[in-house]
Amino acid sequence: MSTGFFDSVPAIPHDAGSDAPIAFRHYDPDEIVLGKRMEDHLRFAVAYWHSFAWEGGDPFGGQTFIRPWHPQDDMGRAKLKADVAFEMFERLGVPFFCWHDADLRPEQGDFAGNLATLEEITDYIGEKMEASRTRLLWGTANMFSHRRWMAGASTNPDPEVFAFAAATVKSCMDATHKLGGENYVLWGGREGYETLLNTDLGQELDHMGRFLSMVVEYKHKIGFKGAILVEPKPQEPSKHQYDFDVATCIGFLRKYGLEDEVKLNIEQGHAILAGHSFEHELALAAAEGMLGSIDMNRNDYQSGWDTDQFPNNVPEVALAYYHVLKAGGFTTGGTNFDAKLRRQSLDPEDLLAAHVGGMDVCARGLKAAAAMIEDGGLEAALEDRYAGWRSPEAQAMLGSDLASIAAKVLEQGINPAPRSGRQEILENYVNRFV
Ligand code: XUL
Ligand code: CO
Repeated sequence: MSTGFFDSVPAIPHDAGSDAPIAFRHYDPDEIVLGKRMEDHLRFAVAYWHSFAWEGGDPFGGQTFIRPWHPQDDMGRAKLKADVAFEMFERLGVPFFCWHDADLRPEQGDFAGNLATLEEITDYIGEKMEASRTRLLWGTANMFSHRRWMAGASTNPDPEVFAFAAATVKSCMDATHKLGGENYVLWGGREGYETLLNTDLGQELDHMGRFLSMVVEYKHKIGFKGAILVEPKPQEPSKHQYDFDVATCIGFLRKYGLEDEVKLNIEQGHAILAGHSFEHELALAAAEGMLGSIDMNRNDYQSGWDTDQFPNNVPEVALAYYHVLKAGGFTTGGTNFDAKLRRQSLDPEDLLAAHVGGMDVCARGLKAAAAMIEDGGLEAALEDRYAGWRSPEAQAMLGSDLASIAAKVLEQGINPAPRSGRQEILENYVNRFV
């Protein structure tokens, strides 16, 4: 039985020439791109929190959305919210969704209550999944909204908060496993500090490392086959977050011996906040074998805070998927829309339009990326730029030492002639595909 929430919106056509306000013009799940269905490349997921739990508030104003599942303090309404969510998954034809525990169930104020309601709502969602083709990309614990987490979860100075966090993550891993999730994510919004004046940074990092090791140990204990992913972000809500960016996370994982157990969930907006580009973060993770999944969105380049807008910049998205494809594509990961409506976008149709538009932008980006891979122009340019390193002498130098190399430079009068980096030519090349 339909909830009626989306009744005012007609079915969404797949029609490249459509004039309808909401239509898929580029995303065709069955279109073959580089030998694989587009749906299997992109592996789209809807984020439960932005679409169904967030009520439209910002730091200067409260709720703008009025939904039939508000207020979100009741299990009956939590189930109605799940019913609407699954209706949206079906309308969009998305293969995946993602959640935090706190998005699904009302907060009970203590662990036993939160556990009981999480089990009840995830049983309910499990039944809905049996009647649906939408699967779980990942689950995670919200350890940043409730006041108990204000000074951190695993990095909290109070060991009782560490304990509450361990119990919470266990319950969320169990729920993710029960629902067949393909990954488990940890994003530490409060794992950081407001001021170093009250923070023992070294101790907090050690606690976070030990906590993540416990997560990995528990994954193996319960036989969870999915990937454990951490999500870098430099700041917001904390002034400084320990999982600052991809490079910082990789250093952290290596320090605690977790580099073979944990990969990264990389978000566009977080890359921008860290002063990087999205493709920088993706390329670095790929180079280190740690590219797990992506949170697709778009950060406003002026605002300096996390705006979580739906993507609409095809050239940027194309370069992102270029690195994903070059790394072999997603395995357990996918494209999660960690994106929310603008708070004036009140209507059910806005929710659908946002996702359809985002899916179309990603489809265009993927097709452009695939075309660049097939054409091979960027790869050939790289080959050419590094060609000198293919010679046996150049390779031998890597096994040599400074003094021997210096002697050779003198003896042979080596005096390198600079070559063009051809950046504009390559930018023009990319422009032919996007
Ligand atoms: C916050 C953020 C989170 C994580 C999951 O900026 O990106 O939604 O993706 O906790
Ligand atoms: Co995210």
